[in-house]
Amino acid sequence: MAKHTYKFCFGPWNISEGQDPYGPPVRTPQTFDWKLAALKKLGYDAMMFHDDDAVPDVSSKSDAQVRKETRELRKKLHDAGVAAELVAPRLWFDPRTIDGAYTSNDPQCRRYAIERSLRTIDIANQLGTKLIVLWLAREGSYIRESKNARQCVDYLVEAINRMLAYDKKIRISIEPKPNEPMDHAYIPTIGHALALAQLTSDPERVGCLIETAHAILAGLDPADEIDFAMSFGKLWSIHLNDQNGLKFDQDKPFGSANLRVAFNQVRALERNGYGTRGEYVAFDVHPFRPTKPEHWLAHLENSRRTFLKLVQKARTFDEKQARALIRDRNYADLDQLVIEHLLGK
Ligand code: GLO
Ligand code: MG
Repeated sequence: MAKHTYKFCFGPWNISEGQDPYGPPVRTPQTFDWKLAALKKLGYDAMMFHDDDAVPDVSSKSDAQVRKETRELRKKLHDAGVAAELVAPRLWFDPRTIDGAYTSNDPQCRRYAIERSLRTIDIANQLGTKLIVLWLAREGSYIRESKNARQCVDYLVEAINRMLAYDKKIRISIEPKPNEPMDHAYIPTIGHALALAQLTSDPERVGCLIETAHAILAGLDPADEIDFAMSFGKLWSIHLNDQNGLKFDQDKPFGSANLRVAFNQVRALERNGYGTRGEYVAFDVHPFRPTKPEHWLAHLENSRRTFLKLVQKARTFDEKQARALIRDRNYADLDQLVIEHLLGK
């Protein structure tokens, strides 16, 4: 197995204030500078951004203003020695995306979504990254009859093609999620994302981002999603976290709900050499709501720590013994080999 080192990343939204649909924030927001310093202190290498994390209120600002603020951010990152991993258009907050962004029934709203995405590309270029992420949050429906799903595939392809044509160097990673905020999303799994890529004008530049919780919500094993995406050479980023079954999207610390599922994700990353082409391991995790301000970074520190411990577990797993048990079709003892390896001495 490859013995490379990993580079780590999180987004400003991962130092969150604890609001949920049933209650307000419970921690006072920290400034961006505080978050950047925290990222450095924790030994992370890069930050991931929404367009409006980079330039707050981006939609209401002129191109010149957006350029100015992005330049300032670029300098901050440069001074801190922190890279920008990716930029993602936040297409789910604005009133114009109330009924979807690229798949809205309203042509003016669809136009807004595409224009905003092109601006995201400008921001990414200025921040020195070529990776654009599309979490297609509102591309789906609450009731089937409200949209024409066949037409929506065309809309998605059209939007992606516009981005690919706008900048010949960018790569787009689709981050699938089967539900939430929608009842059913149009691109629920990695299979859907990679199939959609084939319909675009430049399939080679359209890949994916796997999030553990999203795969689990789709009833899939995230490790198999990793192997599948990497068979196509298309896993360009990953959001590791955890999820306790088919509930709301929990974004728990990595390994929190199911250590064995986490182990298998790390094993899949290891065997595919994830990270050797510059990819980052990102944690899309949130603090538990009762978290006190003084413990605010623990979920990020712990996720990375668990990840690194599981890398050691993957590298010290008795592969020879496992192969012998597989040859003997003795899956009961293979199961126990994994359990005892994870339990340790
Ligand atoms: C929500 C998603 C979200 C995205 C982020 C980047 O469920 O995981 O956090 O990862 O907006 O596009
Ligand atoms: Mg995510």
